Amino acid sequence: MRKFVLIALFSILTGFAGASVAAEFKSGDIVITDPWARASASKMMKAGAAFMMLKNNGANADRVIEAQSTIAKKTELHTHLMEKGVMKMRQVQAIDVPAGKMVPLKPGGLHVMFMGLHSPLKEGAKFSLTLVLEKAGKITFDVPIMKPGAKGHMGHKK
Ligand SMILES: [Cu+2]
Repeated sequence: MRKFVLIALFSILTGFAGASVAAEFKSGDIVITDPWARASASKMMKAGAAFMMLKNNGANADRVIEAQSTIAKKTELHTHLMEKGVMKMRQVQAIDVPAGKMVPLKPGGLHVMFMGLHSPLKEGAKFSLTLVLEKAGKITFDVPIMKPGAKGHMGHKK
């Protein structure tokens, strides 16, 4: 019992301290943590990508079936695949989020892709993104834009 109280107190304290660090957004059993996008390296760049951690706290599998934004002509779900030794991007129809599992969207892997950006993604700015899940429904959240080359720099060249 005493231990339980201490843990509760600890999470209240760390919850306060961590509030500005980890951004969390949820709907139903699905939690999205720390979304971010990489700033466009130049004005000529018409594509961009967003990354985050998806977590399913439930007992049922769910999947992301759509991504929506107003910053580009098209917002798609993508993955990277090795094909004959070359990393290539492919659009996927859905991103599975199995029960009790975490699914990272990260450079070189699954990501939300923006094709035909209306304007370059500027470091320090943010934009609104909506993910649509089959069971959990829509989750809308802000995506902060980090500097070009933030958090690794794998394969977004075509
Ligand atoms: Cu892509």
